[in-house]
Amino acid sequence: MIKLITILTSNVKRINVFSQAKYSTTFLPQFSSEKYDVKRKKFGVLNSTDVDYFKSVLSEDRVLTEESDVLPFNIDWIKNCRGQSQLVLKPKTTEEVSQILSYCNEKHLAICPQGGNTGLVGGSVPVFDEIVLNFGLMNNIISLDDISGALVCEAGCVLENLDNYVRDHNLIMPLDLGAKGSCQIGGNVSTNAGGLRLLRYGNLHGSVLGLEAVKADGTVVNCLRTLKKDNTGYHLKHLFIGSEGTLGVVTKVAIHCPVLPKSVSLGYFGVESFENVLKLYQNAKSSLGEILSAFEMADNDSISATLDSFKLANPIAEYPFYVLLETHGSNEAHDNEKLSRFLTQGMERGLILDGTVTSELTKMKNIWHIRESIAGAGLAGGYVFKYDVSLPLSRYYALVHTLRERFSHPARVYGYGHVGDGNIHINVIVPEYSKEITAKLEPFIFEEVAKVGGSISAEHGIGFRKPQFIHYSKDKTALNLMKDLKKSMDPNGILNPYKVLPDVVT
Ligand code: FAD
Ligand code: 2HG
Ligand code: ZN
Repeated sequence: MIKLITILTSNVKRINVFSQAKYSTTFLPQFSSEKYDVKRKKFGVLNSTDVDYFKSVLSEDRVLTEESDVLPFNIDWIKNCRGQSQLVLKPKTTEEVSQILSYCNEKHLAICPQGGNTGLVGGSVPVFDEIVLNFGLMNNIISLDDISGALVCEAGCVLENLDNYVRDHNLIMPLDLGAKGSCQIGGNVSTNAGGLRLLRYGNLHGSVLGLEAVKADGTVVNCLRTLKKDNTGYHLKHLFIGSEGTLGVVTKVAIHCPVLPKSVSLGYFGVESFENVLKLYQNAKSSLGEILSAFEMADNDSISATLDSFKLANPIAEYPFYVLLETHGSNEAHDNEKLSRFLTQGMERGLILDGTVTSELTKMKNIWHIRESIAGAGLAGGYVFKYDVSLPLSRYYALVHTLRERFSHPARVYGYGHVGDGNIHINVIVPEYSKEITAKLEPFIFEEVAKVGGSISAEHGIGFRKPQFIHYSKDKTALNLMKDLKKSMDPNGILNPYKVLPDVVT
């Protein structure tokens, strides 16, 4: 019989992380252009004739020009970046998007495509006066094939709404992330978002069946197919997946939804060391095999900061490391048997010190809520530098130790992430932003990552904050090809300037 601590879910209050992080009038971040010393490129300057044109294409209420209306669209989720846009456009159709882009291309007016504005690298907000093209009103579901699992929808559909919709048809979305209540499928595709279950369902290059996108000159590119197999020439959809709005804007998405699992269980364990987290991961893979759907870890500092910030209760006692493990299966008895074997071994070997396992929906939601809230935990306590890196598993946690040695007080450093994907999130929290601290962190972190063959951005993208460091993970030849593609698809460079591509490739 496995001894497990019962979870005290009644004490775990659900607090929306988004309400904690919203912009408030008492605090406005510095303009990105000043903070990061960027020069405006030679784009056109918006005038009243342009605004009148946009009003003629969209209805007046979908053209925002009031400073207070535009402000939230200028500030990113972590309040790291702030643009100076004076105009937000909210199209409802692909045709409207096409007309807007064709006009902007002719007038050399720069555009910042924006979904739910939950991006973490400053890609979703303007740097200067780029026009914000927001997809929030393009939120129709077009079709769902219950048998093949192919969902077709507009880019502005919120991920959680899609998941709720497909669940009624016995399906789930192939991705899930803490920002699901706000992020949009178009934003997910444009960032190639990873999330909590990539380990099981793979990344969006595999799940996206097709898409519709609009090029900078207004041309609508129709790759909206729902076939699983289609080797007819170049796989153009992949150019838009993960290109962060720099090659075109995504207007519709066709995506494969896996079957809703019949049996779901969640384990939350206390672990002594990172070495034991890795051993447990290895055991989980071999004991649980195909039913393993997530393997996440968080260090003590991450969980403590989250519990403190959001007044949550830890369902288990305090430990140096925590593991959150989930299974998705089709046969409860079979899954439980596997899980029991895994737990017995884990406890006998001393890998699991304490824990709770549950299949109750509310309890599972509460545990996931703790994990999903970590991203917002540092925001109240100061300024957060976020790093999202891929590392060989043997080196996965070493960077946290290195950073803690380099930045003792006043910085707090914590590490957590998707162990199953070799992706760690390192948050460095300081009382306030300074160029000196930035210079101590960057490029140091990226150099450390490059030394062991990692990636400086595992899942959040390059956005505005990282183009100058992209060369740590991308070869010069690949960067030159990226530039050629950009030139060919957006010759005037109006789509999301200052993002992804470095100005100079040497
Ligand atoms: P935005 O933030 O609005 O935009 C992101 C980028 O995509 C920008 O460059 C923007 O220009 C571009 N873009 C948006 N929509 C379009 C479009 N229709 N066409 C072209 N370009 C477009 N990310 C992960 O990968 N895994 C996680 O686990 C994860 N967890 C998160 C948890 C929290 C609490 C938060 C706040 C963020 C998290 N993120 C995560 C980051 C973020 O949620 C994802 O990057 C998400 O995919 C962004 O979607 P969005 O709609 O908010 O896009
Ligand atoms: C997560 O996995 C997200 O929670 C956010 O990717 C990571 O904010 C972060 O550092
Ligand atoms: Zn993540």
